[in-house]
Amino acid sequence: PFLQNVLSNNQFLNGTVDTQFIDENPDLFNLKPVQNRAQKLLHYLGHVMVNGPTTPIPVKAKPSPIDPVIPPVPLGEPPVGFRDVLLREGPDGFAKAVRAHQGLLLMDTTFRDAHQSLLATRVRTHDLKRIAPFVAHSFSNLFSVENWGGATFDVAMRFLCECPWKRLQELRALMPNVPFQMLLRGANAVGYTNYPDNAVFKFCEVAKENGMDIFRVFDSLNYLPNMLLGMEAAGAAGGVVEAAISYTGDVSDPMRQKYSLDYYLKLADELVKAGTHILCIKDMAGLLKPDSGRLLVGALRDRFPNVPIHVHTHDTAGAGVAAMLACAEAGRLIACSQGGISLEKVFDYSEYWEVTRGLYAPFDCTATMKSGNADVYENEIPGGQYTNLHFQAHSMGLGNKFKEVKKAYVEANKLLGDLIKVTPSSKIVGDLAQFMVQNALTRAEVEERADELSFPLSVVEFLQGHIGIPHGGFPEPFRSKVLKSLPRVEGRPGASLPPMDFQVLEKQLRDAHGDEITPEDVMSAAMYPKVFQEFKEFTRTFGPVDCLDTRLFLDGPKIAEEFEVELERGKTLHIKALALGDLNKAGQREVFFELNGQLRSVLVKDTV
Ligand code: 3PY
Ligand code: ZN
Repeated sequence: PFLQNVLSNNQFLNGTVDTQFIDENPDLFNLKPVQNRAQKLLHYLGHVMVNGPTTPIPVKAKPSPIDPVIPPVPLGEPPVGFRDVLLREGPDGFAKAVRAHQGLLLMDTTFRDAHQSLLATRVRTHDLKRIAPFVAHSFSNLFSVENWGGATFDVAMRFLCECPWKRLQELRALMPNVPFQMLLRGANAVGYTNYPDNAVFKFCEVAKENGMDIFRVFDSLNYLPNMLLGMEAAGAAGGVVEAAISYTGDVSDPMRQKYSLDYYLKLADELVKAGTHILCIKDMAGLLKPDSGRLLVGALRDRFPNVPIHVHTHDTAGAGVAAMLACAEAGRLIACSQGGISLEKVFDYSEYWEVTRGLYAPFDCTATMKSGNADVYENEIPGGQYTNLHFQAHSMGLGNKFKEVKKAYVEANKLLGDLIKVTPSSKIVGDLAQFMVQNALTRAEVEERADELSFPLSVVEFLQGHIGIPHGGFPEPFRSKVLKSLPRVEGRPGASLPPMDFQVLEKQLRDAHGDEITPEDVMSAAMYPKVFQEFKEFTRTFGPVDCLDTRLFLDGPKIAEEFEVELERGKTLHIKALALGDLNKAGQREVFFELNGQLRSVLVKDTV
């Protein structure tokens, strides 16, 4: 089955054929893309060896050559955890058990938010799967593992060329005892814009079926109608609803009154009234200082004595630990702040991630951000965007202007009326900031010339009301000057979007990609039509690249390197990279491998 074409025919390759060979072996000259997974993976590896990584690399760094050590895991099932409580007692009983727990509970963000902020969301399922059994066995008393949603969904398909649903399924099988948590962008689901309501409902339903438990639901403008929609969708799917208030400003600063304590308490009232199982303060930029955390959590705890409170923060400025301790204290949980976690196990876990992190050196934020930076208190850039914006500034030739971009970000935020900044509102502010730097425009100039400038589409759509209404309304006269006669969305955007027809979508996908389309694929295409299509096309050519070790995926093998690829349990390929041929007249190179002891070669267009 491996004999695909003339390029893998030894007789042809060693030159002992004459022209009759062509007439006698027409099949060997049928150079259609090959169907088998092994040959496709060789094609991928050859491609990377000739042309470099297929995924954009923001930093000039190679994956580290050191392999991570997977700490040992005992045989048998992992101990019971909070997921057992959830499966037994449902979301309400789960929330009660969490509230009744004497001590601090932890959500482990390593599988999602941590690498979204530090490694541009690039950690692959391959590396998550390796450590998953250890987490299930060693940290069975976690409140949750946050492993999905946010940017992971998009990045998995777009840059890692793997299926986000498969990640969820595989991790679920490896960690049956710990609740899984995802970040749902409210009416934006896992995208950057509002979707029709039925798409958000269906998305949550399929996510729950695939093993998701807790839905941390936010809206980037804290726009209540969007949050309620996301909460309803998560609840209807049978998930635990964790409504998350995105935190900005500083509740203890009398000068920052737009987002005051009163603002947060009123919003929390609405979310609790709507029946959220858990209330979350989502401090995506790490702005919550210890005093403010104490004030906010103390007030929430007094007001809602029975609701579990979850504080989520980032350590951009370096004050995260202090803030978390202050919040825990204000939540009256001083006993057992270690969260019942064994330090010994944490060491093993850290070591695994420290070495694994080295594999992702081309995406590591420390390449551009060497230390914590307190300027976040001024620019309020969320953790997931901070490094992205830096990389983006680099790739647009504005690398040395990152400081300016950050300053412009502050001004862009003011122009837009002082927004909460988190995906996607943060992207809108970032787009405007880059626009200002690229065109050397000050805030006053932008305001002045608002009716003649060609603003980024995201900014125009925001002003049209495509993602909802910001707290305090849209900035005027800026909005009117930009929009002129463009249409405006009234109220909640999803309410006026026609429902998505999943049957039609499924049919289109089957027509385009064949019959193996799953309900999960339909949801991927519903969220990201173009990215999904490109992902399918990529996989058709290059096979299941998620099976490759990360170093191979990013950098390809070295000549003479031997390695194994496990396609599925019990089906392992033994590969050796043999040689890279010279450039031929058609601008291609032949790359030679040994595959399970047999010579194979692939022809790759050299595009470098
Ligand atoms: C996301 O929306 O991806 C976030 O992580 C927001 O903090
Ligand atoms: Zn976060």
